[in-house]
Amino acid sequence: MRYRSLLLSFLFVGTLAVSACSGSDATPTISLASIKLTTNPNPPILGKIELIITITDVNGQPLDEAEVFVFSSHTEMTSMAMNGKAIAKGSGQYALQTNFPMNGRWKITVQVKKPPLNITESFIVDFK
Ligand SMILES: [Cu+2]
Repeated sequence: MRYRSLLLSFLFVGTLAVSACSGSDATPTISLASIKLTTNPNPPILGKIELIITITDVNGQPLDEAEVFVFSSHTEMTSMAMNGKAIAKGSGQYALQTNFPMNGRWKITVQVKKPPLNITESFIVDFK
């Protein structure tokens, strides 16, 4: 009797797991676009540098006509920051000429706005 109820509950859990799996397949993905960040030169150096942001939409197509903002902070120091707006280069690419004054780890947050799209993504970049 006890064995039978154990077996029944096991089967029930198994059924639940299967339905949860097929349910998650139908859920729409949360990420609306992908943001990639590279630097020129790469790997990044101190001084004059270009941040290159490549944005693609859900279908993998270049996302143009977006507003792209960059917020950077030196992770070891609270007061040091570098912010700017990237300029569209076409083909989903946006670039920001900037200058990082100190080496170490910088947290670079990229905000992409193209209503109703408004997403941010953060990157940790290590300046040698
Ligand atoms: Cu600093």
